[in-house]
Amino acid sequence: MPISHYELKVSGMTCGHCEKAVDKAIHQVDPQAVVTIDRSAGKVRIESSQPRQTLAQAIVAQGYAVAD
Ligand SMILES: [Cu+2]
Repeated sequence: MPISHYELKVSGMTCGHCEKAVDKAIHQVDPQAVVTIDRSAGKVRIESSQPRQTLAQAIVAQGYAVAD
């Protein structure tokens, strides 16, 4: 699977716990993913073999909103 780079706009991350929850959610659908979170900017950068939609759904399932 080719690796894609994504930058998702994620709102609702208010603390380090939220960052960990998002990071964990992404790694549950792709253990190999490289995740960089900028909480103050509401940005989550992901390098992953999974489609964007799969990653976004995993984040939404944790209770955070992902912009299109
Ligand atoms: Cu939090």
